[in-house]
Amino acid sequence: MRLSEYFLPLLRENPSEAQIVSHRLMLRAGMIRQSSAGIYSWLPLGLRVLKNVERIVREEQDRAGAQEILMPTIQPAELWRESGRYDDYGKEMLRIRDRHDREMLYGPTNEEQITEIVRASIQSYRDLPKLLYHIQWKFRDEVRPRFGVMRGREFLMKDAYSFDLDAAGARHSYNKMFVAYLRTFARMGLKAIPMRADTGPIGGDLSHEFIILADTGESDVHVHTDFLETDWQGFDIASWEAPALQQVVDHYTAIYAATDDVHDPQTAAKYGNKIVSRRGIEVGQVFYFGDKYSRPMGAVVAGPDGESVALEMGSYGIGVSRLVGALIEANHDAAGIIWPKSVAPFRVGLINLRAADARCRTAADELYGKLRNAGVEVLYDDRDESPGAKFATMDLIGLPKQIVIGPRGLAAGTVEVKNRRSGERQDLGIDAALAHLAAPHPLPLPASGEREGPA
Ligand code: 5CA
Repeated sequence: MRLSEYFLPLLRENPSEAQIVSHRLMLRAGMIRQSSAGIYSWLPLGLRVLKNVERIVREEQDRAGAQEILMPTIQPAELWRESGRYDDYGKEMLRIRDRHDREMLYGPTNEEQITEIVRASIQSYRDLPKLLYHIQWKFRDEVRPRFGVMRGREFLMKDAYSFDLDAAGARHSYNKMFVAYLRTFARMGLKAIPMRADTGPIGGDLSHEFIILADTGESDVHVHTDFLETDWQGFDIASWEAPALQQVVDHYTAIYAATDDVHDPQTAAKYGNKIVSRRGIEVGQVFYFGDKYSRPMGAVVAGPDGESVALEMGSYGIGVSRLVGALIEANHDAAGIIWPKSVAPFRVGLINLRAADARCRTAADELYGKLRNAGVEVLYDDRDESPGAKFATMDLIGLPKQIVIGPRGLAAGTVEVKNRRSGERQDLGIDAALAHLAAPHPLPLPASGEREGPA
């Protein structure tokens, strides 16, 4: 993409309404634009990141055996009356009437909708287990929408739902999602710590939130220092069989970590000064709630002995749009964003220092074409702007690698390749730069061959 043609409405000044760095940088880098409180449009650069986050989430759901569906954003109120949540949910639910005066709502979550689908389609224990997910916009009329996409009113969520015959099966489904989450966040280069959590309006008695530690986070958490030293980049599993998964989940849940709501100072005291209190961003939450929805809504199957059994359920959310903000909170410096390679909107930013110089232009155009032919996503700053403005723009939007083409380098037959994260610069011949950037995996891959850490 040529920057001269790209829709990238950058802001020079820090927007005064933005209180945290990710919100400021998303606005300044032209990623989003507010429509009304907590409701945003996603502009080209922001949408590319959102799609990358979504892709990783989807790949890891698929890997765990979940099947993708797509449920509507608007749901009928009757379903929520069946579960009893229509009245319980309160003002956070956006209630709507259609032209026939029928009560509808914009879904804040989908337990009722999915339970209706499954109860109509599954009659026998032989059809179980089922693990279904979708990635869909939600609406919650939050009292205080703030921090940009971090606490929006309209936001994109991945929500998965599991249906099992018994508690052991439900536990296995829970563990699959738990492990899928560890993989998902590790691929984004994030340290998301699983913590015991309250179940709130979703219900049930077993729940973990996945939390990224950050001073700007809204959650108060208490966590064992062992977690701070854990190397999440190395996370992988040997097998998806039930005992192997249970072992992984047992390992991570044995280390003390709890959100403030369920924090137990007495238990924590056993670990002395190893428990630290921090703030964090909740990027995902998993719930096991048994038959809370299936019983009142009549989602039952015939068991092996012909008896009628209410389905055992769990639900599993990831804040897809929140993750874009969380990724910036975890990856930025004074100059701007530093995208991990796996979610970067483009892998490479190509800067032509002298757009007016014919030699520079020819060389830059040529390299741009070659990079594109090699399948490298590149944003090419071909504008007639000062070098300082070009460097500042590239640093602000945070692409992992920058290539700078200027008259002096060209005279020596080289271009400069800069690593945005480390700041390290290298002068390389044009072919060497191309080979360096076009290599699909510039770093040796770990055994599983699928991880993508920070650049
Ligand atoms: N039904 C369950 C799991 S599918 C559920 O709704 N869980 S949740 O309430 O914890 O939401 C799932 C994830 O969505 C959260 O972990 C958080 O990352 C994200 N999320 C929740 N509320 C917001 C919001 N107002 N803005 C942005 N992201 C949000």
